[in-house]
Amino acid sequence: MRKKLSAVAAAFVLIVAGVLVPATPALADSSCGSGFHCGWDIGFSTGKVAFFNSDADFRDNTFNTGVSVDNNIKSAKNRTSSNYVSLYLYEPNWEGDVAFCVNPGSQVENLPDIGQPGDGLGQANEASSLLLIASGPLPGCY
Ligand SMILES: [Ca+2]
Ligand SMILES: [Ca+2]
Repeated sequence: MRKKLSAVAAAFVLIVAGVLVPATPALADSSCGSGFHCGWDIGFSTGKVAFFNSDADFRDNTFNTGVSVDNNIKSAKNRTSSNYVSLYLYEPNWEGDVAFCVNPGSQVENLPDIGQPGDGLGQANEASSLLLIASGPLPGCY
């Protein structure tokens, strides 16, 4: 009986290792190149998207994991080389309020998440467009 349980446990470990290990590390990329404004699916070790300019609509953008960016950014880094603030808006085409913003050289991981993605509540999983504003830093931004 004891031997049988051990075999089951060993098989379970092999299954978990086989499923989880290969996919994640290859795609995880916490870096954000100079001049870029980067967003992540969850923490800095998850799927990443990098913008060099403003982007009016995240609905046609995906993280490097293939997952949609719209209403899905939970962490961000600002690596501007010309003092631009990253403004993340609730709606496409830079409409609606600012969900959150990141000052030059700053970053934020695991933004406050309230309710559901795209419901206009909280900061995580809400951004639908990115507007770059010159003359940072701005008060109230990360
Ligand atoms: Ca876009
Ligand atoms: Ca929400």
